[in-house]
Formats: sequence, C-alpha cells, structure tokens
Amino acid sequence: MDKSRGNNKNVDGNSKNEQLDQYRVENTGKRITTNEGLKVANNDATLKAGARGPVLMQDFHFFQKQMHFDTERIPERVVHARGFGVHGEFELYKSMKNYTKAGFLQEPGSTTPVFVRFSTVQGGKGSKDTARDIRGFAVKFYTAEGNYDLLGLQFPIFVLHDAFKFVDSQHALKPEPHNDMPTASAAHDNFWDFVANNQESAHFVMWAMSDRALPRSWRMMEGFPIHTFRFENEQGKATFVKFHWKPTLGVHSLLMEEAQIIGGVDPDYHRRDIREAIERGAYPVFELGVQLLDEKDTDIFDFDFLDPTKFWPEEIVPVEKIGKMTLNRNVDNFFAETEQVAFDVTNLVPGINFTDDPILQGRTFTYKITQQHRLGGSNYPEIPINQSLCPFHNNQRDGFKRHRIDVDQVNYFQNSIANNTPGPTPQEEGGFAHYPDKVEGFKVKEISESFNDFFSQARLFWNSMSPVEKQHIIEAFSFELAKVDRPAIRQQVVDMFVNVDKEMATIIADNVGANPPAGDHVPVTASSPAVSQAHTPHYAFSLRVGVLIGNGFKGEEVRKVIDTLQQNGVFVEVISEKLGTVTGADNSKIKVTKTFLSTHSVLFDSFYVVGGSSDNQWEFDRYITEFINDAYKHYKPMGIATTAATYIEPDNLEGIVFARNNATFNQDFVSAITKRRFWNRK
Ligand code: HDD
Repeated sequence: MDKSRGNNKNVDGNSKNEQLDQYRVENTGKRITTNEGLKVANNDATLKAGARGPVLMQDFHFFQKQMHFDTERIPERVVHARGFGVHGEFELYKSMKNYTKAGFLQEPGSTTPVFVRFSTVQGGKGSKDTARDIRGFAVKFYTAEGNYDLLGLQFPIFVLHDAFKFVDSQHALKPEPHNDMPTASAAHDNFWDFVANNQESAHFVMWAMSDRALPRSWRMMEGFPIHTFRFENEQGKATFVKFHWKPTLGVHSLLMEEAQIIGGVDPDYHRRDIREAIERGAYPVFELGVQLLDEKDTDIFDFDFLDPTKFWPEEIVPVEKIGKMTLNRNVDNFFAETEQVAFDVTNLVPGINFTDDPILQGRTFTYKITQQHRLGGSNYPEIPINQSLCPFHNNQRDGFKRHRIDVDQVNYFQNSIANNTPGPTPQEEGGFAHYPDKVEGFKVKEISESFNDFFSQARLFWNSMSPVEKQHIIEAFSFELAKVDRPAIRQQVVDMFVNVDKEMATIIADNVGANPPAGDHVPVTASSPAVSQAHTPHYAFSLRVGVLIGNGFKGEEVRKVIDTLQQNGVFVEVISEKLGTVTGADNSKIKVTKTFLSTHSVLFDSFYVVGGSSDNQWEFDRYITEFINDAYKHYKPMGIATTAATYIEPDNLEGIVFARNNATFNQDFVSAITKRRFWNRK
C-alpha cells in the first residue's frame, strides 16, 4: 500500500490519526493506472474501431472506470443521512474511578481520539444544513478497550417512550411517500397527524419548535445522549448517569427566516462553518458533563427516571463537567471517513452499560443491521475509520470485503487445538459483562403506566422560556401548521397543545384558522433556567462580521477596527462590488473576500458598515442598504464608520454603534457583537 500521507499526516501524536496514516494515498504527481496497478498509455479516449467508429468491449480500462462510477453510491443512512464528520480529542479533567471502571475515564489529563458526526434527521444526503430538524451528535471514542460510541441529539429527550413506534415516527417525519415532499421539513400532514395521535411526542415537539432546532452553528449546540445509562465501578457498584455535551461558546440559534434563506444561499452552512473554524484554528470545544444518580435515589423525580421523554433538570441533579472534547482536524476524504463511519449504541466499554430505558433497549440491535445494509456486509468494522485502536480476535470469518487474513486453523470455541483461544477475559481483567440486573415479570406487550405523563415537562419547558423564545415557538407552530392541508389535523394539534399552555395554543389556533382550543389551562410554576438560551454565555470569538466597503474609506480608521475584531477572534470578511481590492482615501488597499452578489446578510452575525464610492453609486448604495435592512430586521448589531453615517438614522437605534464622536467605538462594537441580538428593536 502507498504509504504517502495526505493533508492530515500524523503530526499531533493522535493514535487514530497514526492508524489512518497507513491508508492515506496521495495521487498527485503519480502515473495513472488501472485498479490493478497497470500503467496505461492513453487516458483520453475509448478504444474504437476507427476514430469515428463504435467502442470496443475490450477496452477494459474504460469498462473499469465506468463500472466504478456506476457503482460509487451506497445507500444513504435511512435517517441522519445528511451529516458531516470531524476528528478530535477528548481530555479527561476528573477521574470517574469512584463510579466507573471505563479506562478512558480514569486518569485526569489522559486523552482519547474521537470522531464526531453531526447530522440532520429528516432530509436526504443532498438536503440543507439549516432545516428545522433534529440534529444528530454522534461521538466515537477510540479507547484502548475498544470503540465507545455515544450517540446524541441536540435535545435532551426523545419523541417516543417505546421503540416499537420508532419506524412509525420516522415514516411520518420523512417526506410523504406519495409525492416525496417536503424535503428537510416536518411541515406536512403526516408528521402532524402522527404528533396528534401519539401524544407522548408533546415534549419533544416543543423542543423541535423552539430555537434549539435552528442552531447558529454545530459549535454552539448542546449534545445529549438522552438515555439513562449505567456506570459500574471496579467493586461492581452501579450509578445511573446521563451525559451532556456543553459547547464552550454557549448555545445560539438562527432565526427561522435566516435559517430558511440560508437553506437557499448556502445549504452547506453548518459544515462550512465547522470546517472553516477548524482551518482557522478556532477549534470547537465541548465539555462532557455527567448527571449522576445513586441507585437508591431514583424516586427523587415526579416522573420515571428511565423515561426518555424526560430530562433530569440540572437544578435538581447538577451537571458535573468531567472532561472536554476539542475538534481539531478535518477529514481528508468525506466518503472514506464521514460516509463510512458506523456508529452503534452497543459499542460499549467495561464500566458503561445499558439500563431498561425502553428506547435504549429498542436500539440495541438496529444499528448493526443498518450499517451492514449501508456498508455492504458485516465486515464494516474493518473499514479504517471504524477500526478500533486495539486489535480484535474472534472466530467470525469471511463475508463480503474481508480484509484481514486469519491464519489459524481453529475458527470455533471451545477447542483443544488452540488451547481454547481466543478465549474470554475475566471481568477483573477487563472483560465486558452485562450488568447483573435482577428482572422478573410476565412477558407483556405493554407500556408502563409510569411513562404515561406526556405534558408535565412540556409545560416546564414552555415555562422556562424567555418572552422572545416563547414568541419564536408560537411562530414555528404557526408556520408548520399553516403548511398542513387538513383542517382536522390542525385542530387536533392545537387541542393537544392546550395541555402545555392555553394562551400559546389559542394564538396558534387563531394563526392557522383553527377553532379556539377547548381544553382547560393547566397552571405551572416550575421552571428550569438551564434549558433557556437566555442564560447562555456570549462571546464575539469566531462570529462572522462582514465589512461593507467601497473605495475612498479612511484607511487608519478602518484598519484599527478590523485589527480589533481580529484580536477578538472575530472572523472578518470584506464585502464589496467586485473581488480584488478596494482603495482608501490614503491609497491603502484592503483585499475583498466576498462580493455583494456572492454572499448574503443572513450569513453574518454583524456588519461593519464603511460605505464608499463606486462607478455605479446607486447600485452600490442599494446593496449596502439591503444588507443593513436585513441585519436590522434580524436584530443584529452593526458598527457604522464615520464615512457611513448617512446609511442609517436616527443614531440612537438599539445595537447600532456609531464611530462618529465616539472614542470607545472599537470596544463598544465588540460588546455589541458579543451580545449578538437586540430584541427590543421595533
Ligand atoms: Fe438512532 C442513526 C441517535 C433512537 C435507529 N441515531 C442515529 C444517529 C444518531 C442517532 C446521532 C446518526 C449516526 C451517524 O451520524 O452516523 N437515535 C439516536 C438517539 C436516539 C435514537 C440519541 C434516542 C435517544 N435510533 C433510535 C431508535 C432507533 C434508531 C429508537 C430504532 C429502534 N438511528 C437508528 C438507525 C440509524 C440511526 C436506523 C440510521 C443511520 C444509522 O443508524 O447509522 O439505525
């Protein structure tokens, strides 16, 4: 195999990266060959009977090239089809030894390579990143004890409390089968019909209608593996655990209108965002938090602690941060790594185990089936991105695309020829064993009564929202339901959501032509501040600011502002009429990185408006005014250079910082960018 290295040659001592090195192939500067290595003399034309004649079948080079192309697509994931993967590293802050024997959670400071894939659920592989949707947040830890996969979503709860209806929920969510519409959207009859007729979905739907469903960036999104898992320590003592990924940049969202426009102007918005951030060295960091619950405390909630439609409020069980994951390397090849990575909720390590969470139980076989179907057989763990760092040994043999060559005569257990090897590892020496939970009961196809509380946390969530967040939820429901054709479904949905909040449901009903819902309002006082984005941290770091500029700017003024932005880690793009440079009044030049035509206001968090002169001043001013109007409408901060004051007035608008007569303009502008949105604008 060609040992030459790609862009990611292993310079950082990451052991997974080192393992991948042996598979990286560089083709630049090489001679073209067939897949069997035969160098060929012609790489332009098919072999023909005469230059204008028919193609001859014996052109095996053409045949192989065409055949490979004809078969180069594999089935996309049935859900989570659209996704994007990046490499990184997990570092432990705090030993979890008292709770779990998992090797990678023992030594503070120890590091474990990870691969993370972010995804959307509804749309196909070629859909858009910014759909209102569920986001997958799947992490593969390449530990010394084998791969550990922690699959999560950007919500802490699931849509169902029994896996039997998973297929129904996904069929209902996906484009309708008779017309394959809509793409990347749940705004259709089937989905809302499912919701109204499966009311355990209420809490999940509240999250899906909230700003959480429209992340500004995957770097600014929480991840929740949702289930109650079980830690087990060396002494065999178990502790229940819920995991959290908390982005150090805080949790931030797009507005619904921004997300919709971005879906058109840059469907790759989130993948571009994370890839660029990593290229610029602004590595996304997520802290791993745990909520721990002793076996004797499982009755502290007024809901079933195994119910996957409930989160454990952080105010009741605090989240302890035990480590951080830094995403610091882009993939070399999307297909080889991101498309072929195979996550599986049963990829466990000793010390972390299942519970009887009914959704978790239902997932334990499905991932293997889907990977086998997608990746063409059972040998997908041999694909480089899926290989564990430790070797594997067993008596499984053969199958499509078997790469390894097992040289032993023995392929069965028990045996005497190989002295009963490969054989089991006792638990004390690191062998995985299922937790010896006591189970008893009749075989029944039933759902426990304790899971039949559909609305209490949906109410808690609503009650925890800020007024702006509540307004957005109402708008989201009103948008989605307005796209539902059948009035009866719209009515059922508003009648259902009275159980969350009567005022909310009544406003939505009015917006979508339904009758005012009849049910009674259930008052609620409890709230969980942690679920509201109103309390999230804010930074200017790695936000995108566009400089709207033409010729004739004041060089020193503009350079100082751009320098300040860059010192604060802001990603600056210079936007003008044409690529090339703009020239200041002092003859200084600034490189233009985007044109008015090639970008859009929604792709930025803020603007620095400089203005300038142009051969077509009317057109130039029109573009600048459009950018300003959009940004203003989207509550974004703007900094106005001394040369641009005429574009915007009056000069006391919220979040608009003027340079004129302002000695602290640079700091004021950065503070405004940090704040991100100015909600009190009219
Ligand atoms: Fe799942 C993919 C997360 C419930 C069946 N799931 C998938 C992915 C994530 C999750 C992040 C994408 C992995 C990737 O990027 O390749 N799934 C979850 C979470 C769930 C959950 C957090 C509930 C708490 N899933 C769930 C259930 C079932 C499945 C109940 C079926 C019984 N999930 C699948 C799947 C997928 C999948 C069909 C599709 C593609 C894949 O597995 O690799 O097997």
